[in-house]
Amino acid sequence: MPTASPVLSLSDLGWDDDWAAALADQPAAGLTPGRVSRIDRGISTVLTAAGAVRVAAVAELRLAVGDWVALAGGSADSAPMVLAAILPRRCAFRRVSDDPAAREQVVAANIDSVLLVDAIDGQLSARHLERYVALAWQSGATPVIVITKSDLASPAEVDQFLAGVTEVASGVAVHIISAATGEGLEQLAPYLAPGLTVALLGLSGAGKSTLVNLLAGSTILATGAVRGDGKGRHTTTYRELVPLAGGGMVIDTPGMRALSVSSAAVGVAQVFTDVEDLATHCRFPDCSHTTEQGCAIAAAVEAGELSVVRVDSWRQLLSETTAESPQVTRLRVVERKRQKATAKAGRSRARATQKKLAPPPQL
Ligand SMILES: Nc1nc2c(ncn2[C@@H]2O[C@H](COP(=O)(O)OP(=O)(O)OP(=O)(O)O)[C@@H](O)[C@H]2O)c(=O)[nH]1
Ligand SMILES: [Mg+2]
Ligand SMILES: [Zn+2]
Repeated sequence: MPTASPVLSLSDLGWDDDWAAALADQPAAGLTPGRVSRIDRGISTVLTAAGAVRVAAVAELRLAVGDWVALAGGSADSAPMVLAAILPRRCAFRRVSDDPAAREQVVAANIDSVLLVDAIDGQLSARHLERYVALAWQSGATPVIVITKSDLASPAEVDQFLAGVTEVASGVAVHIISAATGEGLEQLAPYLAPGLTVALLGLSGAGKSTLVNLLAGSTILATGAVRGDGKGRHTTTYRELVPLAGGGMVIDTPGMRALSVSSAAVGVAQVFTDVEDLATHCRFPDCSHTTEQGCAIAAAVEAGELSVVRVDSWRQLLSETTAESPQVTRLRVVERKRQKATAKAGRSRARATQKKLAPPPQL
């Protein structure tokens, strides 16, 4: 379904001084910046300050939705614009197929938050959610969990669901919403301030496209009822960046089931910071956390402070990541936290300036 692309300013699309500096670093002059909103076979839609343009694919430039690109041409001679470069990505949610021969895909680039969408009556297990959260941390964006369809559960069931999610994803904000009643939607406003981009990820049927339509205020994306067995119908088949009238942008994506964490050692460590912190207190630095004396993880399990299921899950996901010493991973996590704190402070300053200029987003 084609989406009407409104003409937006570059700052509405997230352009800032750092992007301008990245464009200025390009060897060619006179390039036009734009943001990739959709990629179809051979043709991409790029949002520029003058509106949406369609540009042909270039073999050596593997675009992702959300990328900032530099376009050449398209001047007075009305020649079509051509892709000249992808500006270096700040962050990217990547997906690696379980098939070792398959290439890594960038699902969404230059996102500020990853909204992991999980229906309260859906089929996303705690183990699966851990993988999503690990990949979200790995992306460099902030993971956020959005539990949809709260209208289908009683308050007690919602509380129980929430407790399960919180155990798996400590330190991740969780929001409970209903597209049917509008409950909780206002909680998403901070992620959608002008210039910010969120990616919606989750299983098919979780309600991602329904949420985009609700945030956009009109039916611009197709949605599909879940099947009798509770599974989604894979209604969305492509990724699309949708600018919202009230500010902010949403990238809708097709439901994803198989998720490999092989390239997400840092993200896995971040999901299990509680277990990783305990591991630093084991008596032996090379403790295998099985039978050793003085194992802090075994002691926490014994004391009922840590579930065996969580420890097993940590082992399993760690074993799937490509080898990297735990010390290196830990250092990277610390460095990532430091960088995020610096970036967040910068964004808050930018938002404070923008808020003075723009009306608040309306949901
Ligand atoms: N009761 C209820 N149903 C909802 C809610 N949100 C979405 N749905 C329904 O859930 C079904 C699936 O919604 P979609 O938005 O198509 O799901 P999706 O996550 O985009 O699915 P894919 O595109 O297949 O990945 C549709 O029938 C929606 O009407 C909600 O808050 N409450
Ligand atoms: Mg969809
Ligand atoms: Zn140990």
